[in-house]
Amino acid sequence: MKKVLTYGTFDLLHFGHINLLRRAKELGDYLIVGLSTDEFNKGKNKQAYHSFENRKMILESIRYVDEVIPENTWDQKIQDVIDHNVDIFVMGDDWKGKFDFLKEYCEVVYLPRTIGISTSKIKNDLNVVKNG
Ligand code: C2G
Repeated sequence: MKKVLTYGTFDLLHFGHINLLRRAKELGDYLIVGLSTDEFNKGKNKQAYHSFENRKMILESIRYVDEVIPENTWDQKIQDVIDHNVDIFVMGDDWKGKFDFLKEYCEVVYLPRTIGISTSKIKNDLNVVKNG
């Protein structure tokens, strides 16, 4: 069984996230998502709209996702790859090169981001609507 691992906040879930999760799953048989905790998001200067528990529940309902684990720190990835016997690590290519240190432990794949959508775009667009 080929195991795939990816990480993210996945707030205000959108088709860019789904495109990533679908393609990640297509690379193997079992997809694990390391979901950024609310605490960890503070370190990313992100304030997710949905709590960790609600983002976790939403991700677990997606057909491509087999398991969700918490992402608490930047430096848990090597241990996660080892503990979960991960074969392929996947991220969107906005992270290209940032996780190449994992190549010692597994395959590293950066997938093209979906153009034209992001959680911050959704928030901005909704603000414009609200404020006119
Ligand atoms: N993504 C994408 N296309 C978009 C938006 C996001 O392919 N239009 C991808 C990102 O590249 C990432 C994943 O969807 O691989 C999740 O995106 P975020 O929730 O924004 O995750 P991020 O804040 O980049 O967290 O340790 C890694 C970090 O936790 C990654």
